[in-house]
Amino acid sequence: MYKNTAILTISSILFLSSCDKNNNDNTIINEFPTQTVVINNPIIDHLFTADPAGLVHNETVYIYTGHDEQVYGTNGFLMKDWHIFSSKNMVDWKDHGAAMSVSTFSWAKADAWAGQCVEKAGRFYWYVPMAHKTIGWFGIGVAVSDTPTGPFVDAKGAALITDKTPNSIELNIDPTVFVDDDGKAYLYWGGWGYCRMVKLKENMIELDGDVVDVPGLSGFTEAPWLHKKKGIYYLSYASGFPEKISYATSSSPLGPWTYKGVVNDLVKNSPTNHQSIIEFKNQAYFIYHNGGLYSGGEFRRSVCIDSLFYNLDGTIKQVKQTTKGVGKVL
Ligand code: FUB
Repeated sequence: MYKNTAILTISSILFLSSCDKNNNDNTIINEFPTQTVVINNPIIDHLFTADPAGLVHNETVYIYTGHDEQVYGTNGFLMKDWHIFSSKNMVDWKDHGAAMSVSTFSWAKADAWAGQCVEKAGRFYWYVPMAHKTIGWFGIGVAVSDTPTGPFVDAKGAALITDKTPNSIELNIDPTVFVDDDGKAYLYWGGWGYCRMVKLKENMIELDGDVVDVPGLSGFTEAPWLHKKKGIYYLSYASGFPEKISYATSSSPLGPWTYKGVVNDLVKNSPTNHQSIIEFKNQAYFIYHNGGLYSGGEFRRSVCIDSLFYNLDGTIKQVKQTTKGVGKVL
């Protein structure tokens, strides 16, 4: 299904009934030009979507999202599957459906929370956290596919990270994986104020070394996202609660990280604030969620996109959240 841009047309129509010599027949004169108000945010309006993770591949933007199904007025996340959306112009989004669910992973029992899909050597690896059936609370799994839209299958048959992984944390959620230009991959994740990092082996489904702490992320809550631009590594993350999105930078994917400030302020109608940052056709985009859809809220969130801009020194300008969103990129 494609979501079309909502367009409101405001025509100011003026009835002139004066009886001057030139216009004495009550002609309707449209005195002002038609004004068009474009509403692209939220980008998906046929279901509630959260925790967006963008991926650019073959001139197409893919967004991997969680799916909020909680009943209006009821508390707690109800999330059973993930959807994939794609677009070639950042405005018309195709829903590829519930491409993966908790049942994809035999070891998981509930809570399809925030994940990310990355490409390496022509294969697509989708890292996701879920409540584990037998070990602690959350574990992080990885599924693999030969295409960005699936089908995805559990790549390991077991969780990659659990509460039993040495130096893991109480809430092993929100994995982000970054594949550097040299092909080396890094997994960051974190929840409830703790962030962890581990290198991944060439096969993308095994840990390569010890899990280490990630200091330097002021106010860290959850939702790390690692990206790189012009040799600078950026680690953005949700900070505080209700959450803003802050970021730190480094000259290495391993850190150390230097705190730089806030990228995104609080969002409408949702205390969580989960981001991804991508570049498509020479423009950077900030993909996030809010509770902005009709009947939306903390447990009924919606994905939005706004443009992101860098300063000349590489720092990031704070995002301007809009309902207009971004226009068609052709
Ligand atoms: O969607 C469930 C959880 O809420 C995510 O894992 C967090 O990042 C927050 O968005």
